[in-house]
Amino acid sequence: MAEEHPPQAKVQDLERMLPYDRSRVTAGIVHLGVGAFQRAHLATYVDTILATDPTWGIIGASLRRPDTREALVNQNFLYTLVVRSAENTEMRVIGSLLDVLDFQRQSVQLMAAMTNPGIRIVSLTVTEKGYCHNPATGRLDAQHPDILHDIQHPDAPRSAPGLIVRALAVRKALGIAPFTVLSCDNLPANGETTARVVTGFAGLVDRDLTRYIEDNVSFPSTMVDRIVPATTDADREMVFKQTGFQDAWPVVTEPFCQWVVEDQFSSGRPLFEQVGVEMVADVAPYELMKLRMLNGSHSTLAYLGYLSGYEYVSQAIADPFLREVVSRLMTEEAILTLSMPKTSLVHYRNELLERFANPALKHRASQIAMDGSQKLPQRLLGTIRDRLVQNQSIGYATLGVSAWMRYVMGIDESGQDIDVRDPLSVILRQVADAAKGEPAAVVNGLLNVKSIFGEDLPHSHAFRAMLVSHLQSLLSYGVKRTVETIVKGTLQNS
Ligand code: CS2
Repeated sequence: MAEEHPPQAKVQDLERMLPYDRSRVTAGIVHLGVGAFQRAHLATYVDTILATDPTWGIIGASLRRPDTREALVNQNFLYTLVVRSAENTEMRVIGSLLDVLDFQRQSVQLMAAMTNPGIRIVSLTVTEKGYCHNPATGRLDAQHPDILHDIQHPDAPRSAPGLIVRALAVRKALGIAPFTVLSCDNLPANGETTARVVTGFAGLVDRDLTRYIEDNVSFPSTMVDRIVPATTDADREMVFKQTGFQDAWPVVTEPFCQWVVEDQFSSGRPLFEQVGVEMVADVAPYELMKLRMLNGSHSTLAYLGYLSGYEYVSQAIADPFLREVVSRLMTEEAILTLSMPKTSLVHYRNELLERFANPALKHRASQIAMDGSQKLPQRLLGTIRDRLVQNQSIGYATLGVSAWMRYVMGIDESGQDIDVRDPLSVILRQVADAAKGEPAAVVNGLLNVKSIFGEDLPHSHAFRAMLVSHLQSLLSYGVKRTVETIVKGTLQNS
């Protein structure tokens, strides 16, 4: 007998499930980079706010791909938030996304939205590579192809910095107050970094505007935290079976959700504090904690786990030796570089180890492994730099970096190609191939990629020697045996 599921739900039925009248909602936010994370994080906080303040609806824009719009346009941009833990699954319809523009086809509509006086916040989740910056320095990469394009076509930009500068220039010319620029990406001091790349670009196309931006536009930093794996067809089938809603793109996430925001908004903001957002004067301690503990562990697990043959994070963390590596990375290295109270850091570590183990989340190691050249600086290299200054051990963070080096060599332990997704993938592979598999040559070549390792780390003999030692072992004995010997203490790791 065919499995029963509720009758096909219509979009109108779903809108009636919302705790507010969606027809009264107006746009107050434009969001650049609509992805699963934004829909499971910022959009859910805003959805709750709409019940008391309907002026904060979101117009999203996909800058690179049409698929989010194509998926959601036929369901009026409604979607299902699926919150999963080992114990249960909860679903909720989210209505805060009023539109998703496909920038490649709707650039005029996006600029019209960004220059609409009702828009008081432009938020971003464009991923680390979307800032067109040098990850080692945090400064604008003026040679980035999109920046070179936007310098030539400042009135038809395609980069996030270019779009923001253009919209602010038009608003200034029309006498419209500027919006606040709210980065929600995993970058250190993401507000300052965004301000730096935006004013950096403005300085290349309109010097008067640069001063205006510096004096009038807020760029609060934020710390965002929620684990959101890529949606699968099995997720879609589960939503349909349980709700009758043929949701083209639900988002699946964990119960944990955290947002810490610097309270600096030049044109007003939603009452975020009423929906669990932590509004603070200084986000930096929270941000470093999250980037170095969660994201540093995530990347280390992703590379070591993938190379060990684990598909999901929950499988990798179930390996006692890999679990011990990330526990020690946090306890013996990352935590000792952070300023938050030790008790809260230990609690956060223990919570992270449980979050990584969530069996209901199919979080692929390969998803986290993407864009390592843009992620390593803030996730592992910051810890290493601070530890080197203190002349303290760097073995576990360096193991994560050496595992990334092993990964970008592009061939796994069974001789299969690794699909290395990274803006620098061509350069990384060229370096690795030129090294002909010789560990020291691989390390020397990759350390020379200044946009990742900067000018200082290549001069650290301790770091270089540790990288060579780890990579030699990974190549000679394989990941599992290397990790086991490090954990058991029979391999030098400090
Ligand atoms: C992950 C992050 O894909 C990745 O790089 O490490 O997306 C991580 O899931 C989030 O930062 C968790 O808040």
